[in-house]
Amino acid sequence: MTAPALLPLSGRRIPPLNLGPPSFPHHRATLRLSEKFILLLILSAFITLCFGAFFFLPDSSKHKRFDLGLEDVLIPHVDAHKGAKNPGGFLIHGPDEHRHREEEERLRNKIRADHEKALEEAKEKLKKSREEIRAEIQTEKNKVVQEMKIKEKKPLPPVPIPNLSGINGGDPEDDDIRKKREKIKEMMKHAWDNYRIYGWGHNELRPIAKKGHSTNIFGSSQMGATIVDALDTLYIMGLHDEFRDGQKWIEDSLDFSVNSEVSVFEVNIRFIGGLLAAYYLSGEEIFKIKAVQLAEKLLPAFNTPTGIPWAMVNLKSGVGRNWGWASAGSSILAEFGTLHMEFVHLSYLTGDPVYYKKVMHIRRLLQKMDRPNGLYPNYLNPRTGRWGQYHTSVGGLGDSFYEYLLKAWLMSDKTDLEARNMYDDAIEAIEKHLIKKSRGGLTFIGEWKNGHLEKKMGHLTCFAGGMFALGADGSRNKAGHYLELGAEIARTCHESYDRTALKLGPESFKFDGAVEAVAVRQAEKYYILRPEVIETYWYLWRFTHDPRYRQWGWEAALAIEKHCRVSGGFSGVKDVYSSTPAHDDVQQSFFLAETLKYLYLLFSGDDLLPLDHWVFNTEAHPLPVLHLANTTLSGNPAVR
Ligand code: DMJ
Repeated sequence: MTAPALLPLSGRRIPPLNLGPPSFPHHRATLRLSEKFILLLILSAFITLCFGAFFFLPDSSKHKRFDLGLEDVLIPHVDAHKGAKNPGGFLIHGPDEHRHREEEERLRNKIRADHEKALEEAKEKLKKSREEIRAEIQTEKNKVVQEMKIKEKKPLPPVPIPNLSGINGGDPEDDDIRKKREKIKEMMKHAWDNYRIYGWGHNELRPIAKKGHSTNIFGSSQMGATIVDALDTLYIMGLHDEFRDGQKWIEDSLDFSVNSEVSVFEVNIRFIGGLLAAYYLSGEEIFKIKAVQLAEKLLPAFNTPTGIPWAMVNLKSGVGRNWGWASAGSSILAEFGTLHMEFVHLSYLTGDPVYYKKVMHIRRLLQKMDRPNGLYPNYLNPRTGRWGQYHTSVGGLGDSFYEYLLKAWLMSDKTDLEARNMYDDAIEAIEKHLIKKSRGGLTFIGEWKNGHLEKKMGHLTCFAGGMFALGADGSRNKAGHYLELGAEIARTCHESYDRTALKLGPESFKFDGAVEAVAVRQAEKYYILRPEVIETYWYLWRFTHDPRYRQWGWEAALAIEKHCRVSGGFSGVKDVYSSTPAHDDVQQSFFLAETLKYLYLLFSGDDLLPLDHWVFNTEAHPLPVLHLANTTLSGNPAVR
């Protein structure tokens, strides 16, 4: 006996009811739309009926509505000694009462007529053929698209532009350094050209399979993540043809009206950050317009009981949710805490305070919360506003929250003292509880997990060397100490590279007995073209000009060239302790946005993107300092 078609067998999904011709899969979606449309009509008729019926009920039933303790709000004035109560609870006397009855009668007639009209319309619709309904839906859709296009074209308000010095230049005087810089540029060309050939429009590239690649952080659509992430690196390297090519794709093909669920954090740091940086560097309006369009799509993620955004949002429906793996349905500190820089710029550029308000609300909420040992746990539930698991990390899940506190202060021309104080408090607690020295004298940053310190440091945590150096100036009288701490972290992270076969760092490494700065578990031995160690070398180079940072950076560049370069681009490797490692076949977009940019800057003069005018977001996209005289949220008519 065969089972009925709609019964689920062996856990398989019930196939959706397909009323369209099988050869045109898109019909399925269209027919569902038509069905929805009919259902909607029937529903609206039903609601009208209920609404009408309500008015025809005897008065006593309506009075019950006001017995809910809402009188004070809903009834403007009630005097129990005068006249009768009308159905809405108002007092009516004499001729007024007569007028009121007439008014009531008129209202009833109108509701009856509307009700009949709605039923007639519904009947008419039901008589229409599928094609007619489909055409009507299409017309409606076109109308909406047209309206959106008009909105998209609306020029954004002109605003004053901060001092954009150091966009070009940085030519090294030393011949050896110039050659190294040229080599990094050539690596960028190789990564870009292959993406251009094999992955164009896809989010990332599979350099060995020579085809497009994506992960769930970018959703299900081709959003050209590599193009957007790479733009500013192309620009500062003087790869202007490639830059224009990317710009053209963005103008023609970057579309955010897609039914796709994306990571709010990743889209913010890579796309909004990338577009804003491209706008500031090139002055091309299209980047600003696209950044604002995308930001609008992210706003529904903030519709939670606390205003702490969901980790993911569907760009079309605006429905948000959190990662299934996060503790107790929580949002992640490093995700909702890494929006500030981009959102302040969005408010600055549009004159619309909505973005600024969202991130300031998050900050206020965090300020009010108790922190165990002064540490911020990585998990916060957006429904209850309570911390999830007590796990604190300066690496994954926590990292860029601390980075953005410091950078909010820098980006405000050092006027946002609230951010600076939060940063200083947080760093003091981190130093007290998480930073230790190994037996062999290496300073490391561990992770706090339910009351004990795990002596493990991630590649991601290595960015903190640069952060400490960047925050040294302006600290609570401890500038020398933080510069030194940054240098110690840089040394530890360099050791994590140096103690491998490939001279590339593992994803995470331990400090356990005899083991120091080495990965123990197989699952932690990979290198995926991450930038954090090179980022720290660059900051330390800028602040100290100690040649060891250029030397270490060059070692890393050569190792990448030797072990990660393949004919179709650059790939991560699965085991840095094996001299013949397998490739993971992914060219991450951050390799072009960050790793190669930091390397290029390491071999450039300090006049390229000087740190007193530019602040790099966590994806290495440079955003200008908003000098106090220029900051306005009202979009005043000064010009670029
Ligand atoms: C980048 O996307 C960003 O630097 C982010 O803050 C965390 N790490 C990746 C690269 O490793």
